[in-house]
Amino acid sequence: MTSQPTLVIGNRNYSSWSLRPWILAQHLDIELTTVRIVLDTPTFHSEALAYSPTARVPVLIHDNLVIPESIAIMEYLSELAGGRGWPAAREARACARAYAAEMHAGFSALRAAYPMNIRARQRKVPVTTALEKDIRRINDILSSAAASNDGDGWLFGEYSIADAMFLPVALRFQTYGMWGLSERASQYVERSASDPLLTEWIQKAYAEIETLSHEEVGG
Ligand SMILES: N[C@@H](CCC(=O)N[C@@H](CS)C(=O)NCC(=O)O)C(=O)O
Repeated sequence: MTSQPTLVIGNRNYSSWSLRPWILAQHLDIELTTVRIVLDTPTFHSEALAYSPTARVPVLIHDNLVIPESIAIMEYLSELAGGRGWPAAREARACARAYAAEMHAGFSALRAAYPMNIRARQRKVPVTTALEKDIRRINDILSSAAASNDGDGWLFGEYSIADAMFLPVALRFQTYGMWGLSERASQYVERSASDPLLTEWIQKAYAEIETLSHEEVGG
């Protein structure tokens, strides 16, 4: 590695896409400089555009490279760490990639109904059929992946990009209540949400002073 990569992030309390590459970097022992841009301000677009052509966060800057899109950033971090971040076995790696892709592209009902809101607790949101369907699928993934490994409690044994992808879901269960999960999936959610490497992010999320009203649901 030449210089230290810079990860440009949004509000830690709300930006699930920013959290994913950040937590992965912690697990891969990659030191990052972070730059935070406050979401939903009149200047967000121009501030983000100064770093990324997508004008979105997260974006990783490393020397002359500009990498937008959380999944591409995580792939890059994994390469910096010599391939850590994906399971070593080909079959497990294929499965982990499929889960990560599914989370990146799907679960729109969950995203819409349950925005990530780290500071909030005991929020009640009406359960729709679409939300129930998303939770059922999440339960299936977390139950079966967590059950199939005898490693240290992560989805595929060692921490992987799949775990980073599902972390914001674990945090949502703290905000909106834990339901629809098997014992195995609940244990995984608790482990993921209480990951010691997450402490710094959580503390900084609590210290943020901004509140985004459209992310504050179920109050
Ligand atoms: N597909 C992108 C999604 C990034 C994204 O939606 N970021 C939000 C913040 S969490 C954002 O930049 N929103 C501001 C905007 O779209 O103007 C990724 O995976 O990185």
